[in-house]
Amino acid sequence: MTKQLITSALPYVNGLPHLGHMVGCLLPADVFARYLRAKGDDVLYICGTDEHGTVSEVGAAKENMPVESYCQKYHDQHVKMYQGFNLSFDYFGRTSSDQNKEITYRIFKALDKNDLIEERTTKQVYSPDDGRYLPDSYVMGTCPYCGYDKAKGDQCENCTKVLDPTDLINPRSVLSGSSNIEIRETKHLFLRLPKLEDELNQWIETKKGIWPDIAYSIAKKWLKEGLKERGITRDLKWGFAVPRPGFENKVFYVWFDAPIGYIGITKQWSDEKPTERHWEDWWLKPDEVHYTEFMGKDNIPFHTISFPATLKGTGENWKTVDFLKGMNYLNFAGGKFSKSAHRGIFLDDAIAEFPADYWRYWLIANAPESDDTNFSFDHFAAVVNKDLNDVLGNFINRVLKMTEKNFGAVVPPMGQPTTNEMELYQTLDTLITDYRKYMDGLEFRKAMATLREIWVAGNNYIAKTEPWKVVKENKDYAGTILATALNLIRLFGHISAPVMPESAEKMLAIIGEKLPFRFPTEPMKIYLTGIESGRAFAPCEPLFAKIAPERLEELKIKYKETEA
Ligand code: B3M
Ligand code: ZN
Repeated sequence: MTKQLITSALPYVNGLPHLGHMVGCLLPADVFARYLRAKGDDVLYICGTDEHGTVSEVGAAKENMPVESYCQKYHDQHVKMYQGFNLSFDYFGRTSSDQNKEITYRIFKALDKNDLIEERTTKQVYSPDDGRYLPDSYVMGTCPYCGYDKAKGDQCENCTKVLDPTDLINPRSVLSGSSNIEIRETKHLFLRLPKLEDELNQWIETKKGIWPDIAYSIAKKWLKEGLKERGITRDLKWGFAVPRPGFENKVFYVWFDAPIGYIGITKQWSDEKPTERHWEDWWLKPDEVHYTEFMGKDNIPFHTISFPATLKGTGENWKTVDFLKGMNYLNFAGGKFSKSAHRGIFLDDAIAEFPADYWRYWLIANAPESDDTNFSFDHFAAVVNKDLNDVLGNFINRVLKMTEKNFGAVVPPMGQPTTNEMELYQTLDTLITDYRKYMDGLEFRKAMATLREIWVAGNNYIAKTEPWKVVKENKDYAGTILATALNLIRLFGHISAPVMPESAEKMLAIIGEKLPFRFPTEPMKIYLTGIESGRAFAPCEPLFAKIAPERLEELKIKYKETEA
C-alpha cells in the first residue's frame, strides 16, 4: 500500500476563506485524498491555519483581543467552514502549536550548524505614524520590475517576483497610508540560499515534465535569476522567539515556520493519536512516501525554493515534495475576490445558499488549472441544472420510478447481457480507465468531464434500450435493463464520491450500501452485475434541485455580480 502524504497551503488564520481559496488548494487536495483512499492507499491529508505574523498581530489589536485568543477564534471559524464543505482532513492543526515550535527550532539549529544562517544588519521600514516596524507585506508601493502600483513589500502579486520592501518605489504604510517612512538599522538572520542553489537546481531538474508547467517554470525562473539570502526573522512579538542571544525582541518570519507547519501539524496529529502512524514515518522516511502539495500560484516560489532549501540545508533526510499542484486564480465577475469590498463569495455564504456538493462539483469541473477562471452565477446555475439535475439526478429518478412501477422496490432479476449491455460495459471500461488516469495525474477538469461522460453513458443506455417500451413485450429483458441501471447508480455513487461525497452517500444508500467508497477495479461486465436480484432499494427524494431563473437574478444582485 502506497503511503500518500497530501498537504494544501495553510490558509492565513485571519483571512475569511472564499471560493478562490477553496479551489486553489483545499478542495483539489480533498478530492485527491478521497480518491486515493477509495483506491485503497494509505493517505494522510494535513492542513491547518497559518497564524503568525503581523496580520494576526494587527488584527488582534483591532479587535482588542490577545493575539492567542484572536487566532483561536478564527481558527475555529476555519474549522467550521471546512466542515461545511466536507473537507476530509486527517488533521487540521495550527502553525502556532508547540509541536511546530519544536520542529522549527530543530530545523533552525541544523541549518545554523551547517553554516547556512548568517547574521546581518539590515535596513528595516519603521513607521513613526504607526509606532512600529512595518513588516514586508505592510509596505505597499510600485513594483520595480513590472510597475504594478499595489505591490506589497514581500511579493508582487502581479508578476510573482519576491521583493524586499526597500525595493518598492513610493513606499507607504498599509496600516495608516502614511508615506512618512523611516529606514532603521536592525539585526536579522538570513538563510544562505546561494549556498544551496546547485542542489536545488539539480532537484528541480528531476521534476521537469513531471510537475505541471506552472510549478516547474516558476521555480526555474527563480533559479535562473540567482538566489539571494533570505531574511528569516522579523521585529514582532507574535511568533516563535529566535533562540539566539541578541535577538530577544524578534521572532521567526511567518514564511519560515509556516511550511515547517506541515511537519509540525503532522506531529500534532501524531501526539494526539499515538495509535496512528508516527509523524516521522511520513516525514523522515522519504522513500516510503509519495508527497503531493496543493497551492495557489503565488505560493509556488516558497514551496519550490525556500521550503525545500530549508529542509535540504539541514542535511537530514526530510521528505520533500514529489508532485506540486499549482493553481491559477479564480476570479469573480472578471475581478479579484475582496473581503474589504465584499466582492465574491465567501465560504459561510456559499454553504448557506447551496449544498456543498454543488459548489464542489462546479469548482473542480472548472478548476483554474491552465489559466485563471471566472466564476459567474449564470455558469454555476447552468452546470447545476444540466450536469447535476438533467444528467445525473434525472437518470436516478427515472430508473427508480420505472423499476418501482413495474417490479416493485426491489432489484429485478438480471438475464444474459445483450449487445446493448456489452456495448455499455465497453464504453464504461474505457471511460473509467480515462477517469483514473486523469485523477492519478491530477488533471481535475478532464477528470470531471470524463465523470460527466460516464453519467451520460448511463442516460444513453436507457434512451437506447427504452425499458418503458420493452416492459410491455419482454418483461425479462426490461428487468435486465433496470437491474443494470440500478448497478449504474451504485457505480455513479462510488466514482462521484471524491467530488460529491454527500450525494454519493445518498446514491449508495438507495441500493442499501454503505461507506466506505471503493473505486472499482474490476471490468464493468462483472461490476455491473454485482447487486443480487431481489435486494430492496429505497426510492428517495430527488438528489438535486434546479436553480430557477428568479433565484439566479436574486443571487446576482445579492452578491453584486452585475456591479463588479
Ligand atoms: N498562508 C499564504 C496563503 O494563504 C500562506 C500559505 C502558507 S503555506 C505553508 O496564500
Ligand atoms: Zn511586479
